[in-house]
Amino acid sequence: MKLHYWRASPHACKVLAVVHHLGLKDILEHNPIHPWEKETPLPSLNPLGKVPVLECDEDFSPLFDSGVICEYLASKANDPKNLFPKDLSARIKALRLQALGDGMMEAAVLHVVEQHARPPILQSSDWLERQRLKLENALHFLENHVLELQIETPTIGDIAIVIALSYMNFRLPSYVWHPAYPSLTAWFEKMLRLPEIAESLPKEMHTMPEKMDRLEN
Ligand SMILES: N[C@@H](CCC(=O)N[C@@H](CS)C(=O)NCC(=O)O)C(=O)O
Repeated sequence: MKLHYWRASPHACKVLAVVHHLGLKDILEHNPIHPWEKETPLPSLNPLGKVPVLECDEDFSPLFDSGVICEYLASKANDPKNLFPKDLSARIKALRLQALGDGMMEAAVLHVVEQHARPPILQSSDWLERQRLKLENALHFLENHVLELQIETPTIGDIAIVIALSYMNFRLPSYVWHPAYPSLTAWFEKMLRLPEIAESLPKEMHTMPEKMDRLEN
């Protein structure tokens, strides 16, 4: 199996965390591709031109997006750790959390791109505020639903949320959310101690492609 990804992409990090969690690390080949780089095979693998993409030995390969890849990997491994719970209520809660985490990643990425990849004259403060509000509302929701969050047996939802929060810390360090959300912060700090999460946090790792003058996301 080959994972096309970028190490600073939160959606790709979610997949990496699931790979580590399921113990599939050693059977995965890694292929770093920056999604904004020109002339890559990415559009032929995913018409949306986004990472992550998984190539595997199945008739439905290549696979995108991150949610589909995670579900495939968990099913293939018989989901030994119940990342996608069987019980309906638990499953829908986990999928809803995953949707929230994915949306937070998207809002944070849009914020970062607007602020750092566009010339200041073209930046929209309304757009930045719209993304910030999504993050703020998501944090409120999580603080109020903190009892749904797990640590010992994390679901795909927990993994999506911890990676989304890590990405915010990584790329939006001036957005200090922790003091206003103490229960969420306590959960987050415990999750960061899990080896599969610690190994998969968004970070700068690969050399940027030549002639790339935009910020990686
Ligand atoms: N829904 C997708 C989102 C993936 C995504 O937004 N990837 C970003 C990097 S974090 C990307 O490749 N962006 C390139 C682009 O938008 O053209 C998933 O869950 O995989």
